[in-house]
Amino acid sequence: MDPFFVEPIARGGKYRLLEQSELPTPDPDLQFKIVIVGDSGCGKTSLLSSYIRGSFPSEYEPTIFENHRAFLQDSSQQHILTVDLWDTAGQEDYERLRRLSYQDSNLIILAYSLAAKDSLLNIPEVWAPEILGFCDKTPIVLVGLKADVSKKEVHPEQAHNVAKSIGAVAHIECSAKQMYNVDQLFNACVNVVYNQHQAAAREAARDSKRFSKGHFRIASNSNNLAAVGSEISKESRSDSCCTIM
Ligand SMILES: Nc1nc2c(ncn2[C@@H]2O[C@H](COP(=O)(O)OP(=O)(O)OP(=O)(O)O)[C@@H](O)[C@H]2O)c(=O)[nH]1
Ligand SMILES: [Mg+2]
Repeated sequence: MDPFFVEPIARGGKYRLLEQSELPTPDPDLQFKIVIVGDSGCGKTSLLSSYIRGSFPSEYEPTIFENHRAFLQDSSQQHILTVDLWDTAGQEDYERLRRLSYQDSNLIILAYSLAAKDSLLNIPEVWAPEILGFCDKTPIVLVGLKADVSKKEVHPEQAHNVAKSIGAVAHIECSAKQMYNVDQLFNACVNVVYNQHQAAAREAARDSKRFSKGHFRIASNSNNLAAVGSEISKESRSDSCCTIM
C-alpha cells in the first residue's frame, strides 16, 4: 500500500519554508496554528526540528511545551503564510498544560510511531477523544513517524483504518531521521488550512451577497424595514449591508 496517502483536501499548491534572514512580510489574514500531539517518544519534537532546522536532535529531551513560528511562501510567490507550530508533551505529567494548546488551532497533527504499536492503539483510545473534546471541528492529519526503522510494529493498512475511523483528512508516513516525507507532510497540512481558509472566505462573500440581495427585496415593505435592518446588522459583518440601512 502507498505509504503516502493524502485526501484531496490536503492537495494544492507547494509552500517553501522561508529562512529567518529573508525578513518576510506575511499576509496578516493568513495566520494559522498547527498543534502536534501523540504518545511520548513517538518523535514529535524530532519531526519539527527536522522540518524547521533541517537537523535531527541527537538526544531525547521530553517536551513540556514549545512553540515555533514558521513563514511559508506559496509557489506563485503571492502569499506569505504565518504558521505557528505548537509542540506538546506526550507525557501524562503535562496533560493539563497540553490541553491548553488546542484552543484556536486550525489543524492537529496526530502522531504515532511505526516502531510502537501501542502508540497507534492510543490514537482512537486516548488522542482522538481528547482532540474531539477540545476542538471537534479541527481537521486531523494522522502521521506515522520513524518510517526508517527496520522492525515496524504497525502495518500500513491498520493505520489507514485508524485514520478513517477518526475522520483524519490525510495519513502520511515520515522519518525525521532520514527527512523522508517531512516537507510533504507540512505541505499537505498547510494546504488543508489554506484551503479551509479560502472556503470560509468564499462562504463569507456569498453570505454577504445573500444578505444585501435579501435586504433589497424586503426593503420595499417599509413596515418591516426597521426589523430587517436590525437583523442584518446583527448577523452580517459586511459593510454593504450597513450602507443600505
Ligand atoms: N529511528 C528514528 N528515531 C527517531 C525518529 N524521530 C525521533 N526518533 C527518536 O525517538 C526518540 C523520541 O523522539 P522525540 O522527538 O523527542 O519524541 P516526542 O514525541 O517529542 O516525545 P515527548 O516530548 O516526550 O512527547 C528520540 O530518541 C529520537 O531520537 C525517526 O524518524 N527515526
Ligand atoms: Mg517532544
